[in-house]
Amino acid sequence: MAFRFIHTADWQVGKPFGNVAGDSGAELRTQRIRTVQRIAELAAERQVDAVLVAGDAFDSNEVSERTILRTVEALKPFGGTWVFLPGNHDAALAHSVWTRARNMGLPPNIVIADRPEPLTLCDGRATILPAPLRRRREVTDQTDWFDAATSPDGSCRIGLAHGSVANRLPGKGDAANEIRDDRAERARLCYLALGDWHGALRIAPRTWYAGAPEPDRHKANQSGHVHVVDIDAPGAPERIATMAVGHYAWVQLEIELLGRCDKALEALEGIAQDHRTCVVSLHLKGSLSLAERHRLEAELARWEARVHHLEVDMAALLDDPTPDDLDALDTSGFVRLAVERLKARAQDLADPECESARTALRMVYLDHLRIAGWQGS
Ligand SMILES: [Mn+2]
Repeated sequence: MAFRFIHTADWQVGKPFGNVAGDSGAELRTQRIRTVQRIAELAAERQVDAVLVAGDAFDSNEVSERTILRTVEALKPFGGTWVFLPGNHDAALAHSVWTRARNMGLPPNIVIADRPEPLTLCDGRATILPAPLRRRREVTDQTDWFDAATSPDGSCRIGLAHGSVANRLPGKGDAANEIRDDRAERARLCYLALGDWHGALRIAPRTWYAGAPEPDRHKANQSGHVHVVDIDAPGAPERIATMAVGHYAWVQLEIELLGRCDKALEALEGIAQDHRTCVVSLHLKGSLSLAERHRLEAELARWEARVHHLEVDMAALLDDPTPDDLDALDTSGFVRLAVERLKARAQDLADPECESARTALRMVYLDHLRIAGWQGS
């Protein structure tokens, strides 16, 4: 008996994106619901039997009623079964986003898997074994009960869980919500659908993370997808189609500059995606002349309008004033004398005030350019 479903997780609808101000932040919030609608449309196109959401559909249990309503509306293009598992962000507490959604009245095709008991779907073709989180951090493996769970003969057993697979995830010291890495085998699962890790990843035999369908952070980890999964029969190997559904590209650039700023500008120009959908984090290090820093700042102001959002870290980018920079300072009298003294100190690495002198020179230089600009030269 075959079963086809979409595996997705970590929508985190309602995520505030507090560090992205204004329209750009609002658009990131709105897009998360649009991406849910895209998943519903894909489910209808691919004629799946069900959509399994492996936790953290909502960013928190406190999301607004409007957010809950808009999300439920976005599910409409797919009239088949949706199974929602509570994760750590939307844990099934006594009062949760799920109890609120139920009180608002949900259509019958939306199933909230907030109890650890088997769900039989499609006349027994599939049995879903859910491991809901009932608090943010569970101490024991919530999938333990899968091993002894019963299911009808010939039914595809599919596990649904949220957390970290023991010993398998890179750079994850957090042992909360740990899941055994041999669970799929022990519990005779056709597929273990996981959430919490935001990238698409096969982490153990028949054990997958689908990743977040809409990227939400600067980490190169393959988010922006859902899995369309075919199980041809119990025991048959899973067939996975990884489908891109994300809208925004979160791009991280780390550039070292040596004197000139062109490399940073070329990197921005070279981003392969539509620039309007890019959320860019630009880390700059190395050094620039004062004239080049001035040019860089003007160019970055232009880039801020071209990309969806631009965040620049220049803490590791040092000033290296050239003789030309300093000659450009059109000064006379005692100001000239002060600049000459700052120059001498800025070039003397043994001088304890060397760094302060560089900072002061840079301020003099940039103010000088701005004043020259304002005067309409
Ligand atoms: Mn999570």
